[in-house]
Amino acid sequence: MTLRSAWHNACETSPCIPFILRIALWDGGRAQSRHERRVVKIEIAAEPQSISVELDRTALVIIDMQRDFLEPGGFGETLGNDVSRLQAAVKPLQAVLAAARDTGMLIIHTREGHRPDLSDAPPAKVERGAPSKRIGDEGPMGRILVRGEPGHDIVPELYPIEGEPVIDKPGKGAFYQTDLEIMLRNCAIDYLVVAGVTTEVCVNTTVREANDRGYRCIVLGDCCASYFPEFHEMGLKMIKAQGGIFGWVSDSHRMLAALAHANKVRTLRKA
Ligand code: TIU
Repeated sequence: MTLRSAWHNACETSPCIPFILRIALWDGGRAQSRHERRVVKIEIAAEPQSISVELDRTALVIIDMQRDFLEPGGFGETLGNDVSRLQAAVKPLQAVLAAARDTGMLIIHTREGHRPDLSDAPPAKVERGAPSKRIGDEGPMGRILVRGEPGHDIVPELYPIEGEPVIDKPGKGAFYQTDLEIMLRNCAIDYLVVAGVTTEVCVNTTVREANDRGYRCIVLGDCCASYFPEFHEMGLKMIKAQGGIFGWVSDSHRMLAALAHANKVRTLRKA
């Protein structure tokens, strides 16, 4: 059992552990593990230049791979979009997710959506534009962009497994009105590998929020997608321009190569 999964188990089986004690326990775990293990560093080839990350300080953050955005009849389609465009990200991301799970790194999923009473949905968002259905209206996958409805859930190909936190967010950014930041701090995460949809909306917003909070973000271009190919391209360019003004851009192939190296190091050390 990895340290991280032991931590998840402790929190899940003992929900009454006071929060401060949890931090203390977790810090103790880190201190001990730091002594016992040797740090695994991986080099991820990226633009504007490659980046070296410490695996235990890195989280894979998968943004909003929900049926509401990827499948017909959901929120994305009500806005007039061709949702089939987002399928391009699924296979590359599936491969990265599987490899990341093998390393034991922290994996976090996010979902955009609202409470059934829409009390957390700003009228400015609900009333925006002229969609075929509005947030909260009944659609073929349940109420549009509402938590607990089939359309709000993550696509089966990328479904979270036990121990992978799911962050429900009311906005486009994954930090706004969520507990993502405290979760990352408690796990001593410094690096975020970011993927998901859509490139220029929720992925970009989250990367900008993360960058301002001091995280180093590596965005996997082919594991992101947009309804607008030109926005996808520009969304990635904006991140890596000016020496990496918001972060780094890589892709599934380069990430998989880095993760394969990490797994080889771990296997050699166990032998
Ligand atoms: N419309 C659009 O491109 N995206 C969103 O509304 N949400 C996310 O990107 N998740």
